[in-house]
Amino acid sequence: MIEGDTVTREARTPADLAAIASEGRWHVLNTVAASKAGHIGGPMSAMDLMVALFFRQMHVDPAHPQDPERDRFILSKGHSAIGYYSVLAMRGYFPVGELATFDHGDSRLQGHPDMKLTPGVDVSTGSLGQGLSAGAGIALAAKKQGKDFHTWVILGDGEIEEGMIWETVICAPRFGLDNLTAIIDLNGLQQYGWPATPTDRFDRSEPMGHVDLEAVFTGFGWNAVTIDGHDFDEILRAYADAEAARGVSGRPSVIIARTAKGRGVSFTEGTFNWHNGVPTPEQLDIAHRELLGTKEVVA
Ligand SMILES: Cc1ncc(C[n+]2csc(CCOP(=O)(O)OP(=O)(O)O)c2C)c(N)n1
Ligand SMILES: [Mg+2]
Repeated sequence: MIEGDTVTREARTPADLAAIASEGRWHVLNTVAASKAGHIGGPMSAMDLMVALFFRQMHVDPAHPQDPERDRFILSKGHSAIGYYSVLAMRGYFPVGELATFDHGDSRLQGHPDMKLTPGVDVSTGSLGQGLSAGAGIALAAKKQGKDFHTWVILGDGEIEEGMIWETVICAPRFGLDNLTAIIDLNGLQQYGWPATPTDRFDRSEPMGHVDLEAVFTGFGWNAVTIDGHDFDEILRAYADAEAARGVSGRPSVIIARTAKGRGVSFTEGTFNWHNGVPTPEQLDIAHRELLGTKEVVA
């Protein structure tokens, strides 16, 4: 168990965060193996981004998940819920042991995040394309109410094909939402892909491979930066810059984070085949060795 709420945010080093993220990835695989359903690749690509938010960047208190002054977080790519729950559990929002209830009918931890059930979930998601609009609404309300908190939204690179995303990309700068930051988990894969040849149903095409996202967002009036989404120094710098822009730049920020789907385990990394799936006991052994070595994880 991580000593989440006993260590000050500032004291956590990139190495600490990397260790927490490895444990989080283990919880993803272990939980999905036990519940026999769930997503793997997306939670693992976004794990470092979420760990850096909850363990270093965001002003949140797991003991007071409804504090009106807290920073807000929206996992717009809601199918990565088990990664989000793992981070919330390690951070102290609820016991790590509760992860074992994931996806059960009577659990607080449903297959997609539910703001009415789960402490630490600010917006319900799962239908792709909606989270950035919700985030812009929250950020606009904060401006109107004179509140000084930040709203962070993680989006999938397949998800941003949805038209509703671009409605918000267009209007957020118009409202000067410099208290809003979008983070794109650019893992290059979505659920399947497009046919590469007539006989191949699924190629590995990057959904946004043909788009200069930085230029597009900049053109719409956003601050944009591209980073390595698995390098905690780069992640923390981008987050700090986005927060520093609040109340100053008049522009929302986007962080385009290059990641690998299924990051961290040899058989899941870089393939759409583990978008979802259930690891076998043998695969769990491999994952445990690769992520944690001989370290024990206490639930
Ligand atoms: C509106 C909508 N359409 C389709 C789906 C089914 N779906 C779930 S995940 C996914 C692929 C998402 O790809 P991406 O955004 O790249 O996520 P990641 O690679 O991070 O898993 C799809 C199509 C959905 N949840 N919502
Ligand atoms: Mg993707």
